[in-house]
Amino acid sequence: MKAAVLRSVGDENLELTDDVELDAVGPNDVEVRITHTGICHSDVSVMNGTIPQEAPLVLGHEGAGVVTAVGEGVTKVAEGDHVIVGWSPHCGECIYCVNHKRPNLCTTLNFGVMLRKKFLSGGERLGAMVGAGTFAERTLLPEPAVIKIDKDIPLEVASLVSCGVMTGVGAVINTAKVEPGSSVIVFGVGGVGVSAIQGCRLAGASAIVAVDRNPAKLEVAKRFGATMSVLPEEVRDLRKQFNSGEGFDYALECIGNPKTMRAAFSAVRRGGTCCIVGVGGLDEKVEFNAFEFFWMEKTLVGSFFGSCDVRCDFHRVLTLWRAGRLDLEGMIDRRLRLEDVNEGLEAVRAGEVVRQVIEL
Ligand code: PAD
Ligand code: ZN
Repeated sequence: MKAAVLRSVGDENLELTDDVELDAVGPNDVEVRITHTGICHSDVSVMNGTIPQEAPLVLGHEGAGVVTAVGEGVTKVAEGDHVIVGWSPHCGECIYCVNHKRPNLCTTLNFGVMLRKKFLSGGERLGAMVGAGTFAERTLLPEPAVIKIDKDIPLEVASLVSCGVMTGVGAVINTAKVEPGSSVIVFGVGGVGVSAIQGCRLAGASAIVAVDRNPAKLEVAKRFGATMSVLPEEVRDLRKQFNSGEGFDYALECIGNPKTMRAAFSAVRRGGTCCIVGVGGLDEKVEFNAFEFFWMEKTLVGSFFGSCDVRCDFHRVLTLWRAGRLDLEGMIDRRLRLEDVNEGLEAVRAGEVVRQVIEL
């Protein structure tokens, strides 16, 4: 089958190959024919090493498709079901799943079954990005990593929910818990940032300010509910228009850059909340002085996969989409073939797009 393979971390391009084989379906496995997969900035981040994972691997983690086979012990899905891929599956038994009710933070399957090298190409075994590997015609996932959806939902819409949409909407609703009437600043107008903007609109924010260095994105942000949009250099002055000059109630960083993480923290008022959604490198540092935490009493919170529980939150997002409260089709600005994946990755690096979906 066809797949797009990252040969080595640091490579600019993926290798397109059609000789990839997938392991046989084992106990608790679900084989999925990927029909649609979005390109997320995290794909680029695995390529350049910002998100560490050993190559060679099949890239891609934001996907949806149709179940083609299930292994022994699988009860929740069957052949023919339409599913969304969940790249951070819960084991249902660890302290995060049970004691803390935080299934998104469970790593049992991520560091276990998801990391197996399930693909084979030219006699070499290949891993899968965060265990998903959706830039392939078929992949193999543990049962908790697939969520069944209604068949009338277009699979290209469903594929976006798999990462960017759930991450952005979830960061606002589940992590930052934005309150009605509040003022929010969102850094980054990519797939995650646009989803955060839409999440703010759902949460009833009174002001939603979008920030992006690409001027073309400022108009895009308004289409999805931003009440204002500005370039990064305009943030410092704009901040003075909120809370009598004190700043925003909430900031969401959806870029993954230490400078904008710091700018997001600075943009919120005393007692406000700064939520970091973007993923930076292990060696990149964000500076805080040792006084400001006391004096400003701000909350600084990370957000992993929108603090979601895929079992209910994927459906919550799709219910909002059905009700016309979330525009998911409008986020797709390009549809590509797998053969065009390198062009798609380049457009993400250039910050040109909200989301591109590969049709397999
Ligand atoms: P994207 O590349 O589609 O969008 C990023 C946007 O930021 C683009 O519009 C850029 O123009 C803009 N931008 C880049 N640098 C700057 C800058 N210095 N100042 C202002 N604007 C800038 O990315 P995405 O939306 O796919 O992902 C955004 C981040 O979220 C990225 O770091 C990704 O890895 C992360 C992510 N986190 C999770 C999670 O669980 N926390 C999940 C998925 C993605
Ligand atoms: Zn992603």
